Amino acid sequence: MIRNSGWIFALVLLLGWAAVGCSGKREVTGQVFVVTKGGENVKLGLVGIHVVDERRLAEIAGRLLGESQKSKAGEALLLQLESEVKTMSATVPEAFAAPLRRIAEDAFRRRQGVTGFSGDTLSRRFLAELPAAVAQTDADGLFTVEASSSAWLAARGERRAGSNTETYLWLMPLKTDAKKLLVSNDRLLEDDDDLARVLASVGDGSSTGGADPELISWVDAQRTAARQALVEAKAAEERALAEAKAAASKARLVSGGPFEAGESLSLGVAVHWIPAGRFTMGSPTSEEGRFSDESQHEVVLSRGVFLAETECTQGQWEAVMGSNPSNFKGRDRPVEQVSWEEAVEFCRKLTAKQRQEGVLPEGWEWRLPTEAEWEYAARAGTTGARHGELDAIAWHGGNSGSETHGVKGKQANAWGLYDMVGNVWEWCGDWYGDYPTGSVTDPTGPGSGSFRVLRGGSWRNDARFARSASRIRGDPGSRGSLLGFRPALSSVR
Ligand SMILES: [Ca+2]
Repeated sequence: MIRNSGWIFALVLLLGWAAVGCSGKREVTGQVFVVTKGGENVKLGLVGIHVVDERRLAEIAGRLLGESQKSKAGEALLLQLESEVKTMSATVPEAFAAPLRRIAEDAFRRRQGVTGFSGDTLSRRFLAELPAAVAQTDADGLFTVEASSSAWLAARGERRAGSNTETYLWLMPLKTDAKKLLVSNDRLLEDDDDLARVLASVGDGSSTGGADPELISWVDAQRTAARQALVEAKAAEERALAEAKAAASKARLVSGGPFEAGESLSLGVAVHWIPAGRFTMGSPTSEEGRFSDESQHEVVLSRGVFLAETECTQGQWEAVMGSNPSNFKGRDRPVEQVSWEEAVEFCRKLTAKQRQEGVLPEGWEWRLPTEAEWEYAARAGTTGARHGELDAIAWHGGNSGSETHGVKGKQANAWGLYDMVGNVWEWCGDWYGDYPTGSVTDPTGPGSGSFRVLRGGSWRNDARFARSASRIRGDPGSRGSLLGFRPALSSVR
């Protein structure tokens, strides 16, 4: 019953009951007729016969319908259901039909603004969920299956016309007591005369049964294709969502703010707003594990900046740089084995790419954060050694199992930033040097130097490095599986 309406063929199944077998099962013999309008070059892939338990069927239907209420692709499915409901026949169990009707009515009310869906998506979804086919039709369209009286038959087929293919799925119950059951497009048929009328109404009355072995194997291949289609549909949905977010984020950037502390945007890379402000940089002499290069001084940041929610992931890196140098592979793990120079190059390329794509508005660029921005963001208003309890917020030498971990595995800080301490060290823009003694505004570090600043500790370092104030230095050309970074998105000064 789930198929495109308006097709100019009729699929007709005749089911005759043979002997009632043991254990409540009986043998059912059926035949599939395909009727096409004369002259049209249409081939129908005959036909996998599945047997599915009624409860299982209702469960599949319920779940697909439930999912479809939560997603944009699902909304498109609902529009298809709207037309299906109009032709719903007595073959649909009430447990399936009632929610279908309700959802379809709802979909009808919301149809504005939903475009671009494949008419056979729902059929493909069903097919991907069904148990394996238990029978195929033979050359005359005949098949025999054994099933209990509460089972349903699901016949699946593919229609090919030129390069176009469509999937259909036909569901019918086996619990009827009728001696012979005839099912046509939209309804149970009364008798043989009724069948004859259907045949007559769809063309010249000739029928062509028969299985094409090439098509049967082709239909089986569609099962794999249907699963693949699900994966692709999900990916397409995520892309559409990301694009919508990026468009909204771009509009926010063009507006120029004001932005709220922690406000989230995403232009492919999720970022949070780090507001302008004033804080004490460095650590008090009383802080456990501190180093002597953390002397406290006041810093004023006159302008806010967006900072990436996570360390730059391998997925983000690969999308821009086309390769993945990391030692611990994983799309959602932080990229490592990247030098300071390469991290800067990533920011430059990301800026150029997003400007070219129209994602990033003029006046904004990706860059490494300054050391002061990094610490201010890591603290997110806190003044202690770190923004939370060590094991709750950080992968460090004591809990990492000697490897990096996927980003966002620990608690974020108050501005929505993950793994600021731990996982990988993060390159900052500044040359490493001694801190100033007095108050400074928008510091960018020494004018020259030999080493760049790294912040936050890593999966291999012990707790004293996993602090907001801890800092080490690294040769700008050095790489290691401890070293990563997170980009900042800044208005061009
Ligand atoms: Ca980190």
